[in-house]
Amino acid sequence: MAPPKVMGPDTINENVKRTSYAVRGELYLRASELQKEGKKIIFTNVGNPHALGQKPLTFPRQVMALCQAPFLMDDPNVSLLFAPDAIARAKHYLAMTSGGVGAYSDSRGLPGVRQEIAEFIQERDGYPSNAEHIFLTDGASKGVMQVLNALIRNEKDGVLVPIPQYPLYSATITLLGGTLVPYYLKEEQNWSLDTADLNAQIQTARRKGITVRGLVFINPGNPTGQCLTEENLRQLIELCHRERIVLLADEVYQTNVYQDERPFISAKKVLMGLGGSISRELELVSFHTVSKGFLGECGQRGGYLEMTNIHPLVVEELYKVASIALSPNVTGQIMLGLMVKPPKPGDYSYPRYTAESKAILESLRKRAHIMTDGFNACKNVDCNFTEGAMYSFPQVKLPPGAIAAAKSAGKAPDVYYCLKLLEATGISTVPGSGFGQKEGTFHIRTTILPSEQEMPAMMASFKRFNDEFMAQYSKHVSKL
Ligand code: DCS
Repeated sequence: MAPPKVMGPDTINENVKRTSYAVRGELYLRASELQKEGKKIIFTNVGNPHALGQKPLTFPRQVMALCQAPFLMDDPNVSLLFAPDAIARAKHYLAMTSGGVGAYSDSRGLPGVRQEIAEFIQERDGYPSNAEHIFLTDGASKGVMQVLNALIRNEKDGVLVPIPQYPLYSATITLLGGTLVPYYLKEEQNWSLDTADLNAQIQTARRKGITVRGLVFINPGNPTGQCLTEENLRQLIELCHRERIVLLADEVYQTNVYQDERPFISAKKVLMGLGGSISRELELVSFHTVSKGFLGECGQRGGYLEMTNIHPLVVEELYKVASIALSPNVTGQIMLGLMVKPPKPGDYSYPRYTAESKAILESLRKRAHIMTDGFNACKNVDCNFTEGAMYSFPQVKLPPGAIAAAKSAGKAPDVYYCLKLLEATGISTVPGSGFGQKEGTFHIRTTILPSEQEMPAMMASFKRFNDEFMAQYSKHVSKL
């Protein structure tokens, strides 16, 4: 008999086993199986715009193509295929590298791109930004992991995470052996911040011997889609300063805003606007990415983090740890440069870039409405408007009959509902339990990314399924 594996299911790191990540969990696996069997699946489980048909923008991809294949610049036909400003920009980025995109960069990223990001932040916020405090990462995910890795020392260290949350946070905190301290968003007020609950959760955690060291917020929210007010941000900043907590600002959806009352405002800007000692003391790390916005370049894996008021020796330690992985991927870094420094008025590619990006954002705004309205037209479904980001997170009021049926199938009620939805319609969603939800409530998360043309039919098919499901299991459950 073969000896047991050294790395067997019972002998790997317990934290690895404990970690779960619903976005690619049971529902996704079942959807992939059904797809293999030939069923048409609409993958709304992950915010991956290009996978649902979004086309890449022309200018950034022209630059990327030339960076990957610089010999094309010697071809006599180059100017027939590539815009002159794309050729110039490719040369600009290649000159920043030490041997093109095939060479490692500094572990913090290319200094030239870090400088372009600092200029972007300065322009966006109206306050200085220091390129030395900006690290480039393989998507925002890796940046979040690097910071949590430095923050969490043991299971007594707690990180406040909004519930519902994006499971990068719960998964990473588990993986690192820390403690997630939940704070609940108010669904009945469009998923707004509840500072009373936040304070109460800090006290509860402290009574249990937890040292609360970090607070994450996601603005605009995933999966909840809410846009925080400036007042909310000020409250978070003041609370973290008072309670000696590092603020982690997940701002990856800053360009995805579909209401006009509350345009995006960064935590850094609010902090700097407060002035005085707080603006020199609050420890803030902000995250951004090329995966979202109108670029949606998830596969390029480009992200950055900006540190404000982080101890210089800690910045050095983070640099050391980043060095273990040698270099963030260089094409992702160039995509970041392109995101923060788009063509300007007067540039050859400006009109096309503007038309392409505007079309995507306008369509996302329409889709946010079609989807929210579609959910609210369904029996026992209540959905807050997707003010920003890329998701809808409707509450589904499951009748007792459905809850009982789920139980006898050995499934959580929301998982049961999502599986039935998938089998009936091919719509692949994620159950609310993957993001966290108040005890006794059930939700599903979908992206708003299926194409505008496809969406009405998708929502009609959702409604058919849902209303039949509800009729099958119930008489009547009142609306929220
Ligand atoms: N932060 C939030 C709030 C996110 O939603 C995501 C990705 C990330 C960070 C990380 O993105 P990158 O690593 O690609 O920069 N969102 C996932 C989601 O919920 N669906 O798709 C991906």
